[in-house]
Amino acid sequence: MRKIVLSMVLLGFTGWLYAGGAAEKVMVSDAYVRAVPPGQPNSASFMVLSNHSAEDLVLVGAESDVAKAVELHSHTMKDGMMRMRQVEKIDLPAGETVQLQPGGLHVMVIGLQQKLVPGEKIDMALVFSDGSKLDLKVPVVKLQMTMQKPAMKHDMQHKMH
Ligand SMILES: [Cu+2]
Repeated sequence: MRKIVLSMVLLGFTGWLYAGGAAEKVMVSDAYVRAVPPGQPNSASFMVLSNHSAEDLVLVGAESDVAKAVELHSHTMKDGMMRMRQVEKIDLPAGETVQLQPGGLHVMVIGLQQKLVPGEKIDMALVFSDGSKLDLKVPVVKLQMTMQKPAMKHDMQHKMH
């Protein structure tokens, strides 16, 4: 019990310590995570990241309890094929907006531990290079038919990892 209280105090302190960190300077909008058919182990999350500060910031990772692993990914065209790969970071230059979108940068959710139910929200945290974290409630969205094609291709590629 004492241990739990202690870690809560430490967490609180950490939050205070990072109050001026990158997490406070980045605005996230239009975040969503894609609902996937049963048996599909992976999904992806997309969002718009705006850095309104005068400082270059760097996203270095993301965390969520819904999956075994959460990675930052990009899509690149190679030999006429869309391939995705893990990236170590996503740069957020001062004053700029970076889009995480299907076919481009995304947060890959690998090894789902729970069903992603459309309309519900999952907890996700973005991790920045200064160690600060931004907690998000990301809605689960079932993409429309017209948008599903590239998303499915994305999944097929991922199974090859
Ligand atoms: Cu991916």
